[in-house]
Amino acid sequence: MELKGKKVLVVGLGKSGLSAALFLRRQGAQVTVSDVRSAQALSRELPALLEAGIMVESGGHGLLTFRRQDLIVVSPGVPLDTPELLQVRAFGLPVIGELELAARYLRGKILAITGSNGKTTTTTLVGEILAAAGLPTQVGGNIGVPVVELIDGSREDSWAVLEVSSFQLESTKEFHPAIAVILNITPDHLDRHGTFEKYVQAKERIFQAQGTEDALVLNAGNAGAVAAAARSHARVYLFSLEEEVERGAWVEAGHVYFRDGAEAAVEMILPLAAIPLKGSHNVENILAAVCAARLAGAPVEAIRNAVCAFKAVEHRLEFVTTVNAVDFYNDSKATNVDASAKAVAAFPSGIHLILGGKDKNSNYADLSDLLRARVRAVYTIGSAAAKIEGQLRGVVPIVSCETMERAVRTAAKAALPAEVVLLSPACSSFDQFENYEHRGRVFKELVVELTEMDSLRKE
Ligand code: UMA
Repeated sequence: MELKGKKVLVVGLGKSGLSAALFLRRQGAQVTVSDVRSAQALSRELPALLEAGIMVESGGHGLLTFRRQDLIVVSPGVPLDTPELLQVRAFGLPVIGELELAARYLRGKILAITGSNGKTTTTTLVGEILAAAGLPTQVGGNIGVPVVELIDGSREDSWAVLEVSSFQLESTKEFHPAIAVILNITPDHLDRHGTFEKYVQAKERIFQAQGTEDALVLNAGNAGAVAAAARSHARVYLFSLEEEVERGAWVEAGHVYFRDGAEAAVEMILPLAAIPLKGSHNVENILAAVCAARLAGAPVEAIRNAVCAFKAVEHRLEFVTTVNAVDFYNDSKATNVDASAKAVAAFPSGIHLILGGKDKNSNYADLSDLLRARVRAVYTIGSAAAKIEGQLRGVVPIVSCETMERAVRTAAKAALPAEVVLLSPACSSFDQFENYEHRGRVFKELVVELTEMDSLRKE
C-alpha cells in the first residue's frame, strides 16, 4: 500500500491513533487526525503532532474532513457505525483499523490471540515462551502497545505475538496470522456490537484470511470457539481440559500433553502441579499457549521453563496481600460476567465479591448459581449497582457500597480468617476510573492502607 502523498485521516487520538498518525506521516502521507475531545483535553498529544506536520481536528468529527481523504484509519475504540464513517463508507472510501494498517507493514509472522477472556495472560505467556526459546519476538496489540509500534523492530524471521480484540478485528481485511488462537467466545461488548452474533462475527475475522498452511487453535470446551472450526480453512488444533485431542494440547492424569496430529508422538509438556496460576481458566490459557508456542517452533523445554516461571499478569486474579488472615485478590480486568464467573470458580467458598462499574448490557443473573455456592456477600459499586442488585436479589446478601473505598473497608470488616476479598467487577471501569488498570491500582492502594492500619493497631 503506497502512502506517499496520500490524504489519510486517523480517527481517535488515543494510543493507537497517535502511533498510527506518526507512522503514516513518516511514510510521507498527508495526515489529519480527528477526535471528539477538545483541544485542551488533547494538549498532551498536540505538540508532537503539530511538529510532525499533522493537522488536528478536535472537539468533534466533521463530515467534510472525512470526505476529503483517500484512506481512513480508525482507532479500536471508535465504532464503525459512527455517522461520519457510515457516510464515507457508503461512498466507497477505504476504512481500516490500526491493526490492519500495521499488519500490512509488519515483517515476519503473526501469532494472534483473541477471546472474551484470558487474552492478555495467554499473549504474555506466549511472548515469554518464544523469547525463552530464542525466537525473535515482539508482543503488542490490545495488551497496550499499538501494533504500528512493532513495525520498525520486525524482521523476516521474527514473530509478532498480538492480543487482538473484537474492536480491532472488526475493521480488518487482509490481516493474516500464521497462527490464530480463539480462547473462548462468551457475551461481551454488546453495547458496541449490538448483538452476540455480530460480536462472534468480529472475533471470527481473526481467521478469515488464513489458508491451509496456517493454524487455528480453538478451545474444545467452548461451544462458540468450536463452532468457528467449520468456517475456517486453516489446520485446526484443539485444546481441552477434559479429554485427549488428536491435534493440540490437553490435560490427562495431572499432566499437560501436546501432539501434532494422529501420526505424531505424544509429548508430555509439564505436570499441572507446576503451574503457578490459580483457576482452571488459567490452565486453559496455558494449554492454548503451549499449543501455539509449539506450533511456532518453541522446544518443549523452553515451554516448560517459561510456564513454570510465569507470574500472574497485573489485575488478572492477582494476589495482593493477606490482612488479618484474609486474602485479597485484584481481578480488575474482569470486565464482563464470564470473566468474573471464572474468578469466583477459582475459590471454593468464603468469597466477599466486589461487583459493579459501568454496565455493558450484561446479565448478572448468570452468576446466581456460582454466587450461591461460593460467595458470602456481594459489595456493589458504580453505576451498574442498581441493575446488579435487582438481578441478584435473594441470591446472596448484597451490600450497596457505591465507592471502591467503602466496598474494600466493608468487605474487609465482614471477612473471616481464611476467607477471600475479591475485586472481580464484571463491568467496565469508565464510570468511576480512567480504565481497569486505574481501578485495580486504587483497589490495591486501599488494601495496602488496610495493612498499614492493621500493623498500627498491633503496635
Ligand atoms: N474517540 C473519538 N471518537 C469516537 C470514540 C473515541 O474521537 O467516536 C477518541 C477518544 O476521544 C479518545 C480516542 O478516541 O481520544 C481513544 O481511542 P481508543 O478508545 O481506540 O483508545 P486507544 O488509547 O487507542 O487504545 C486502544 C484500545 N482501546 C480500546 O479498544 C477501547 C486499547 O485496549 C489498546 O490497548 C490500545 O488501543 C493499543 O492497541 C484497551 C481496551 O479496553 C485496553 N480494550 C477492550 C478490552 O480489552 O475489553 C477491547
